[in-house]
Amino acid sequence: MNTTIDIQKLLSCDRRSVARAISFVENENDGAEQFLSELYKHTGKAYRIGITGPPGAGKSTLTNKLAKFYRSQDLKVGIIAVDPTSPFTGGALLGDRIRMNEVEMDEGVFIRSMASRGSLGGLSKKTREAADILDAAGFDIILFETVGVGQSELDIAGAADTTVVVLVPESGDGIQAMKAGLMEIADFFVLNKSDRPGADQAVMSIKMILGFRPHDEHSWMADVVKSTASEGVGIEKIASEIFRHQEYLKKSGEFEKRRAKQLRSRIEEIINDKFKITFWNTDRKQLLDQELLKILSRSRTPYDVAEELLKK
Ligand SMILES: Nc1nc2c(ncn2[C@@H]2O[C@H](COP(=O)(O)OP(=O)(O)OP(=O)(O)O)[C@@H](O)[C@H]2O)c(=O)[nH]1
Ligand SMILES: [Mg+2]
Repeated sequence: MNTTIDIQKLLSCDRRSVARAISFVENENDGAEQFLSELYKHTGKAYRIGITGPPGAGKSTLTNKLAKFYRSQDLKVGIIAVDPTSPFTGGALLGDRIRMNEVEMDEGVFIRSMASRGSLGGLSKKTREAADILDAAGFDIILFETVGVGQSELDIAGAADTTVVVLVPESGDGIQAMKAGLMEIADFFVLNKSDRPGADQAVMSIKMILGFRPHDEHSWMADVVKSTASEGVGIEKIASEIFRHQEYLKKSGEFEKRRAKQLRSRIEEIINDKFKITFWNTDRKQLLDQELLKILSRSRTPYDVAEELLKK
């Protein structure tokens, strides 16, 4: 039932409709896909920026300040904060995490948290759908905040036009970031908390590692920008680096390519989800449970049970 969301109101950026629409698709209500299909032709205008990095790096603080900066340019900003904590245990990962209080009351800013656990479908699907709703509603900039500790930052890189990885001097020598796979997804780095000791060394070591990335004169060279987000220092530089990246994407033709690639994985994800749901019916689940002991006792193998399930 999609009777409660008025698309025309949503398109005119009515906040209640935006909030309702996001809940509607987040809860996977009947009609959510049809609703998103209707909305699709109104999307594609917003610029999508992913902000990721280790816990406590200052992502929310930075997102807050960036939103404020974009507001000063008269742009409307949607923020999707992907919360790594379970909706059941609740609470924050860290005691001192920041609320986005500077922009919370602003009519031109819409903030939505989404829980990464406890949801049925993939997180990337939901965040993309929420972003589509904000996009259709007329938000010019969409900021995704996600903690870079697992799959979620890869998902975000698959949903963003520009991915910013936030590190701090304590993140050490950049090797850690490389291990965590953050190097591959970063369009550029922010070294936040540069008011703390070790900032310049950290910048240098990230730059050194970046130098190892294969590149030629036409490719994008990721850089490192220093900031002290809590003081608002470096925010304009970050915004201009995002802009520079956006210009690069557009001029090089990478923008279309990137979005096409994202669409491809988006459609694959929709289909995989559907297959999963139809495949794992009660019969197959029962068969699997039934055969587990035999696999444990080595009288059957995982492969032949998988074959049987596929043929069933
Ligand atoms: N010294 C210093 N502290 C900062 C800076 N930026 C943010 N902080 C502080 O760092 C703490 C964590 O900031 P958040 O913005 O919540 O960090 P986060 O990355 O969003 O944290 P999670 O979402 O929990 O992963 C807060 O106490 C901030 O005030 C900075 O540039 N310098
Ligand atoms: Mg945060």
